[in-house]
Amino acid sequence: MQRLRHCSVFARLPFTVAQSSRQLKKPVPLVSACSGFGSVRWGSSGTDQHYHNSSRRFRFRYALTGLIAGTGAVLAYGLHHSKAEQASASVTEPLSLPIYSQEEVTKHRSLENGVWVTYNGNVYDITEFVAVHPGGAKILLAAGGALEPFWALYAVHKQDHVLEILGEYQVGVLRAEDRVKAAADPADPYSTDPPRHPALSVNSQKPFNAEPPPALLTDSYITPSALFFKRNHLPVPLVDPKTYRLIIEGLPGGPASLTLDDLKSRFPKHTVTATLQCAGNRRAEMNKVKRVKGLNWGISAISNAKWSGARLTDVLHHYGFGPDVASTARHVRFEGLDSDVTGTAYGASIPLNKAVGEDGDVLLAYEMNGEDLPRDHGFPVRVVVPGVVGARNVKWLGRIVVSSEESQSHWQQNDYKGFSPGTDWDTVDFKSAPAIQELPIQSAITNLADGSSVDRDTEDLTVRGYAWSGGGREVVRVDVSLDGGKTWHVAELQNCEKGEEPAPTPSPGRSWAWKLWEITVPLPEGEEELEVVCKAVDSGYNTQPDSIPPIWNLRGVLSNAWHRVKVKVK
Ligand code: HEM
Ligand SMILES: Nc1nc2c(c(=O)[nH]1)N[C@H]1C(S)=C(S)[C@@H](COP(=O)(O)O)O[C@H]1N2
Ligand SMILES: [Mo]
Repeated sequence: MQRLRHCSVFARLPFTVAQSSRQLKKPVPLVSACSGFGSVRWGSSGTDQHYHNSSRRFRFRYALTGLIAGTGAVLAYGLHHSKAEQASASVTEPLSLPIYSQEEVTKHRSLENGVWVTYNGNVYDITEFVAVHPGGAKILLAAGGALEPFWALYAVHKQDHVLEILGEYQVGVLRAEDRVKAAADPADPYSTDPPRHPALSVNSQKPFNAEPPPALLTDSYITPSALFFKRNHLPVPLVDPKTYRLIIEGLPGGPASLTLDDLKSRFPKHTVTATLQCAGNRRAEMNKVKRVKGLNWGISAISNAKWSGARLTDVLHHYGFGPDVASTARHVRFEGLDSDVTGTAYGASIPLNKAVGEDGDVLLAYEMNGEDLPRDHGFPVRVVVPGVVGARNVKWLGRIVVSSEESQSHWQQNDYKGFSPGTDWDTVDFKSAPAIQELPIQSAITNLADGSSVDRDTEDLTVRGYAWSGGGREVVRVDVSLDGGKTWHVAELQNCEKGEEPAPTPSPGRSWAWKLWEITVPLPEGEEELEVVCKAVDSGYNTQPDSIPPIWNLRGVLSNAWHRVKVKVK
């Protein structure tokens, strides 16, 4: 009976999608709709406003759909309307459904224990739907929790027919008190941290450090801010934009103080698409070779965003930077408004020539992806230093100092440096190595997880990922191998959202953004296991080292060996 239920949903789906929106090019056969993850493409079934614009006008809409389609299937579909209405109904309306606590819902987060989700205060058991979900296994990311934050990212769900499907699976309503978030403990310095997206995989809760699941990372060229990796050393400071001041020191005429409005109104606004990568990205792989110290980052401590703000060089020149200062200054230091119990602020510096260079593109950014910077990413102002390690992109920027010396902060002097594989914690001398600035060439596979498996009957295997290099060096090629590096294929590169016009190539040395890449290759016959590998090449013909041991270092930074993923063929 259970099986019948979800099959009936799909028996009518092609009609609903195709005929109510009149956009499906060819009918979707039921077999393919049920054949597994990601295999169904229903196209972007756009909405015909006159009958898709309100989820509450069901009766009207059904009548209209019936007229357009004129099929029995659509009439049968109308029988489901009462459940569908519950999907969009508020729980304040009387319902004779059981009430569940969030705790109970959270217990159901696997196919074995059942997959439950909540939406608008209602509880759904979607276990039967998982295998036929057009968006594939991604649906499991919401298991045990709310759909809202995921549907906010995947607008394809903002259609009535999706709510109707969901309505089929309602099993109850969420307890009233669980619909309101529990109040935080005010004594906890992290109690005022902002809310975060539940899809993030958390490496440390306090301070908050998290990365998106690899499969979501390359779903879009510009990483949605909610999914952008987050790397905080301290609690997120609460900054009032009205009283915010940015102090600038080390220039003639003494310290300057700018308001947020000064920054926005006195200087032209520039937008730069730039990838940020933490020095510790892919540390987990290094950790497997030999223990290292640090957060166990996977392959997603890297993300790409559109940053807007004033150019640092414009601001420094406005406040008196010139040849006199340049004759003695060597560095520009940044201090955050986040500080530890001793009052020590996060700090870092970059070379002066990067800060004031015509082509440096360093921004005092107040927007990320067209909106105010989110609190986790430095609200109200952060410095964005394209091509340079994440650690120098100081968030919640409070002070800029033009100086003959580097930042003396712990993170500039005693961390974020690379060492020989032979150096250990007894012998390390942090003064002996330069602070990491530009990062080396990097790439990784995002759509295949190590240890996962592919169906033997699959004809073609698609491999997808990202590639990026520091210092503005453009990624010029990505090579992919299915046999551990014996034979290679060249992947297709993409510098914009899928389906959009490619972005113009930046001038040399100013390629700040990553490229996504993809390749589809015939699945080799007779193999039990594949070792899928990728490596990228940049405009300086730098490429990635083939293995980790020669680049292993005690802090687990600069982990950029060929990314290797073992996949079983079953
Ligand atoms: C019970 C919960 C869910 C239901 C009922 C559902 C239903 C659907 C439906 C009907 C479509 C096809 C829409 C169309 O093209 O008209 C779809 C597509 C999609 N869904 Fe979901 N979904 C759910 C949860 C999720 C979650 C949690 C995610 C992501 C984390 C997700 C990701 C996607 C993606 C990426 C697509 C587009 C697939 C493609 O075009 O290839 N879905 N979903
Ligand atoms: N003030 C401040 N700035 C900071 C940090 C911080 O903890 N405090 N972390 C740095 C590190 S190590 C990285 S990798 C990036 C991460 O930026 P994101 O959280 O916007 O991804 O911010 C950098 N800037
Ligand atoms: Mo970092």
